[in-house]
Amino acid sequence: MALEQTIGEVYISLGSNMGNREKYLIDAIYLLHQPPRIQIISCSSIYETEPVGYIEQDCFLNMVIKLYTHLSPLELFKEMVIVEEKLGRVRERRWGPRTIDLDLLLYNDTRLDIPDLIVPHPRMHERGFVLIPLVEIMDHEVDQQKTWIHTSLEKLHERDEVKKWKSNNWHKESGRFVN
Ligand code: GSY
Repeated sequence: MALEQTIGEVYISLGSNMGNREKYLIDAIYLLHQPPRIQIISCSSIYETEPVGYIEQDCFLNMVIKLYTHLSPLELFKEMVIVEEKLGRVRERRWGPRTIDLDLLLYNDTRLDIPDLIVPHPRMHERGFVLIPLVEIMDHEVDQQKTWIHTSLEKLHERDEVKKWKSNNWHKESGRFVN
């Protein structure tokens, strides 16, 4: 009898505010895309955003991607940390500048609270730089979770600080960005 494998439908937020910010985002996506274990399905536009938290730092480029995976949330999280490390992320200051930051936002309807990993991401509902790109690529059918996300976006004050910077065209069959 064949074992049934669960597929995780996952949304991840990416951010960079050091060096060649766009290249860090794109490199992170190519490093994460490892079919069939991790398959990137869609990528939002890239947004330029004012720093939140520690504000004495450069503007970020942010985006959100959707992927399918056979990995568990914790296995995927470990893969994300490996990608951050490959791209030179050094965790010096908690809210400080970074080459790349990957945050696991949603994993199906999973709720998880373990050391280092909380899903859904505990601050996503208050961050325009997460919600605006997320809603751009979210599926349109309305379920409990997605209603909650739309309501959070309506309540948000900082929309002006999130500006569309570049559109993206991810071709999921070839696993490449196309023009
Ligand atoms: O939590 C992600 C890192 N980060 C960001 C970010 O990605 N974008 C913006 N605009 N501000 C941020 N502050 C932190 S910390």
